[in-house]
Amino acid sequence: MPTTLKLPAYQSLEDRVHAMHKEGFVYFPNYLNKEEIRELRQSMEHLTPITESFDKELSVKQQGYYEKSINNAFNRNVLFLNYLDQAEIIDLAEAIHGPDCHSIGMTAWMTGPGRPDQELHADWQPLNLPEDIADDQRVKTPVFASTTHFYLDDVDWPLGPTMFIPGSHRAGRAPSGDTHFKGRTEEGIICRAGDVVIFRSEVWHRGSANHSDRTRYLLQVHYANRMITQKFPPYLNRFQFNPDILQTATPRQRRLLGDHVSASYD
Ligand SMILES: O=C(O)CCC(=O)C(=O)O
Ligand SMILES: [Fe+2]
Repeated sequence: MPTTLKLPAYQSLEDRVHAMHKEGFVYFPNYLNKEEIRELRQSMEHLTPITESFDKELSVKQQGYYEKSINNAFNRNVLFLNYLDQAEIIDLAEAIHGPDCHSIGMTAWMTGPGRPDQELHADWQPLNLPEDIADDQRVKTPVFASTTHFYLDDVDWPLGPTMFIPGSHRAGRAPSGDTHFKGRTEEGIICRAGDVVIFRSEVWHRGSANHSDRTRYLLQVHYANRMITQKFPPYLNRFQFNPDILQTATPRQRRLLGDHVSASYD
């Protein structure tokens, strides 16, 4: 059995920001209550794919396992919109990406039994550096992008935890086939439904195979520095904000969706 990742829960924003630089992730235990989990799961089940938004829904017949992934989930109903700025998580996002940060995407993702292992990867490696420089504690590269995982199941080994090498954002490169960093290999995020993990894009991680008979439900919220483009497909003027949802958005939610004050390049 692989190792279970230790998930420390830091209480202060300062400690959380520090962990983001040191470990590359922050854990929020027991973040959602049962009702919130139920609502999110049910809303995910009701989502229908919009092909031109790169959404997909594939059956067991089509790819060997069931999978549904829906982009721009905030644009589907207000429930998802409100996951742009959940308390404490948004404080951390703003602390690491800046007070003018925005969301670069939100994906509702269901993966059924038979989902295969992913390869260890960095979601994005914005800066390649020699390892001794990337790992020098005096060097603090900005957190350019991050992903928040809202786990909506009790995640055990059969369901397929996210595998993670803590601290691997300090390698200065994507893994490209490597499975170890500084003597450490991947460890599994075994957690409870309602737990949340936010991690920076350079951390080496992967989704693992679903050997259970259950479908895994995951909501991903992606954040980035304002200078990093948002990814709301379809592109070239075809993505439209849902006016009914936009009308309910708070000023902070509107900013997270891209309603910025003018700055460089604007
Ligand atoms: O499924 C997971 O737990 C992680 C997925 C992932 O890392 C990805 O799709 O980039
Ligand atoms: Fe990933």
